[in-house]
Order: sequence, then C-alpha cells, then structure tokens
Amino acid sequence: MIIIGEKINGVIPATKQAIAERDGGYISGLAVKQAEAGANYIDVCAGTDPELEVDALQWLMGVVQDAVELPLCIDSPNPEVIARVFPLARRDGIINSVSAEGNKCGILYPLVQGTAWQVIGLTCDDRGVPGDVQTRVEIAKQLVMKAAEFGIAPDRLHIDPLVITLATDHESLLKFVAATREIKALYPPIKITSGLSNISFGMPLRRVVNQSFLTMAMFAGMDSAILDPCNQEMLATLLANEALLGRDRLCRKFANAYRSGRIGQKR
Ligand code: THG
Repeated sequence: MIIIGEKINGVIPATKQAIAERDGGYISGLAVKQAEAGANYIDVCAGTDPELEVDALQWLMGVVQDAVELPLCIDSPNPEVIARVFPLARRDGIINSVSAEGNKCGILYPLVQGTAWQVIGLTCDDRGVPGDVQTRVEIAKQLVMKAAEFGIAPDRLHIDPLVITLATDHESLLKFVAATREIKALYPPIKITSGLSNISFGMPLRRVVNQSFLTMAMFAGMDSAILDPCNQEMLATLLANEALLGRDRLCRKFANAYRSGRIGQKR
C-alpha cells in the first residue's frame, strides 16, 4: 500500500493555524512524524482562500521538502494553483487532482508530460459526483484516454472513485468496490486511491468505520490511501491487512512495526 500522509491540510484546525502563523516548526514536525510512521508521500493542502493559496502552498512545500526526503502530493481543487506551485517541487510526486471538470486535465496533464509524476483523477465531472457505478467508470475511462494523449500511461494514474458518505447512501461501499473492480479490470496497471474519512461523516465511532472501510477497500484492490499514518490503530489495521493479503512474507513488516513501536503502543 502506498501511504499518502494527510496531516498537512488546512482542514485540520491546528494545521490551519500553523499555516496562518507560518509556524515552520509545527509543519516540519508533522512531515517528520508522518515520514517516521511510514508515509510514502506527504500531501500538502493549504485550504486557504484562493488568493492566499499559492503563497501558502509555496511556503508549505519549502518547509516540508527541507524537513523530509519524501515526494509531495500537491493537493488543491484549483488546477491553476497547482500549475503555479509545481515548479517548486524538488522531486517527482503526485498531483491531487484532475477530474473531468472544466479544463483540469488540459491544464495539469501537460505539466507532467515526459516526467515520472503521478496524477490522482477524481471520478467527477461538471455534473458533480455521480451516485452510480457506471458513470464513475465512464469518467475514469475519459481520464485515462485523455492522459494517453499526453503520453501518461495508466500506471501513473490513481483513480479516486470518490466514496460517498455511508449515512447518505447505504450502498456507498458496495459501489466503491464495484467501481474499483471494473476500473482495474479495464486497466490492470492503474492504481485506485481514496481518502478514508468521507465514508463515516455523521456517524459515531468514525475511527472504527474508517478502519473497516480501509480493510474492505484493500481487499477490493485499493493501492493507495490518503490517511493519517500517525493514527496507530489505522496503521496497525493497514499493516495487518497487508499481511493478510499475502504481501508481508513471514509477517516481517508487521513484526518490525510492532517491535519499533510504530504500532501497538499505548497512547
Ligand atoms: N481524495 C483525494 N484527496 C483528498 C481527499 C480525498 N484530499 C483531502 C481529503 N480528502 C484527505 N485529507 C484529509 C486530511 C485530514 C483529515 C481528513 C482528510 C482529518 N484528519 C483528522 C486529524 O488529523 O485531526 C483525523 C485523522 C485521524 O485520526 O485518522 O480530518 O478523499 N484525492
């Protein structure tokens, strides 16, 4: 599993405050903690007003890249913002995200043409987030075909089938799983990704629901996830799932994570 660490996001109140105050120590601490917990990429999302976003993201990218060797996952709903901050990235990372909305692909795919950058593609378009499986698969096809025009092969794409809150659609997980399986059947090298927290909005015991979602999504073929690797229960579930899915010979990674205190510590 590819872990994209989510902690440097202005939706988290403490991170928002650190961004507003340009508290570099706090942000670099989050980057280091996520790297130590096993993150493969560090998501950076300013979550500020559009006019402040470029400045904030540029600052975040500098702080994170000075603190850790990991590549970034540049997270903004605004493709122009991503294009402006993109030159500051010091190593090939992930663009989060394109979708079939507006001209997002037309702005962002050319940036990564001829590089090793990867791209997250959301299955939504100008009509919004589809509630059904078939429209999501159709949008994924569009994103793949458009990527091919820029020489971007499916193995560089992470499709995010945009899980809907379970409280508003009781078949949300089932649809996510069906979309995942169909998209992977069409394009075996493609990656499927997801945030973990949307599923449980409005429910009690969100952590339990999120971990169950992680387990079922991994079983269905999810390859990467945007999550908090410092959440030890979540990380333990993820590593247990890896072992159960046959990706951890002799359970060595699981045992090492336990022995080194990355999982199983009392909080
Ligand atoms: N798909 C894609 N990108 C995304 C999302 C997605 N980017 C933003 C978001 N969804 C994923 N990022 C976050 C960041 C923080 C939180 C949730 C989603 C959050 N964190 C809490 C905290 O850190 O305090 C709790 C974390 C925990 O304990 O597990 O709320 O869906 N492509």
